[in-house]
Amino acid sequence: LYSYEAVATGTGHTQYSGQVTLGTAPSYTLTDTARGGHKTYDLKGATSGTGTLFTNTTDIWGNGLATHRETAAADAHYGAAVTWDFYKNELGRNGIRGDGAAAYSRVHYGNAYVNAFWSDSCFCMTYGDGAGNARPLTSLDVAGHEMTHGLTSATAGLRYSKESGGLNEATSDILGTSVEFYAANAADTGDYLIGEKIDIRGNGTPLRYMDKPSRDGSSADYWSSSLGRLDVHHSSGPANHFFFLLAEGSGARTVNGVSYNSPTYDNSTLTGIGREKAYKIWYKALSTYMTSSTTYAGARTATLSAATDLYGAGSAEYNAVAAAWAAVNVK
Ligand code: ASN
Ligand code: ZN
Ligand code: CA
Repeated sequence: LYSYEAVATGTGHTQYSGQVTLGTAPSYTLTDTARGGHKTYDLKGATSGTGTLFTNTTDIWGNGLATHRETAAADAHYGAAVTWDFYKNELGRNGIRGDGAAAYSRVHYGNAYVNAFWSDSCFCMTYGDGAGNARPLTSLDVAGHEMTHGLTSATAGLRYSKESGGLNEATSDILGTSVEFYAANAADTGDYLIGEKIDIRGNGTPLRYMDKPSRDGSSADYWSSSLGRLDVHHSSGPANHFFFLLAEGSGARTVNGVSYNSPTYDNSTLTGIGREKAYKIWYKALSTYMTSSTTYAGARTATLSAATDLYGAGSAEYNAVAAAWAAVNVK
């Protein structure tokens, strides 16, 4: 009774996720005591250093507009919190390394910087403000994507080139998307699109698509022997496509108001096993069976082993994993 951690929550007015609750102890900083003490800092245009911890005289953060510098911070802080909760409640993992320690977030990196990234050296994620400093790359799926680079690094350590690099990127898209669905946020309902909120292309289209990755004009839908020559953000395609097929099945469907039409290499018709089973299989494979050099063929055996562990050899889930890999030409 005499010793406890103060947990305080404030209200964030985000750009992409509406009004949210934020961890803001002590009165008032962006410090999430309930989630390892995750902190969010203001880089104020710098491209190095930790920046300045967001501190406030009231417990209201941002106003929903990019012109208020706390707004991007509220989005980033919220994204880290939801990703933390997803890891804990859905994957049974206590933080990125499983040790309860938080990373931290930095926003307002550089000037009109159109990217976001994870860094192992700072154990932190960093967000630019986007074109015209008006579209910070702080949406929920992007935060989940970047934080999951930390998770991949702490587990399989998938090397960031060739096929393992594509699997590394796909892991971030798969779990980032799963975070977006998990949040059940009314302003950002789950979808199988990556970056649909940040308008990175300036024409309102998402950065990537999981139902049919080639919709972006660059990603592969299916495995081929030349896949490893693509940029890792495009060789991720077959694994993202695998995840969509495993979770949702093939063909046309609408999820949360978004329409998809997912083809199969072998013209098979697949029925999905649902997102929850699909991401649990992927995470088990990532954390138990994949290594730094895992290829697509290795990802297939890793996910089959994970499905056996979770649902049994010869289970419907095991068979669905095999069928979904065949549908992206991995056998
Ligand atoms: N936003 C990019 C990503 O997370 C940054 C990079 O290319 N590493 O993949
Ligand atoms: Zn990435
Ligand atoms: Ca999305």
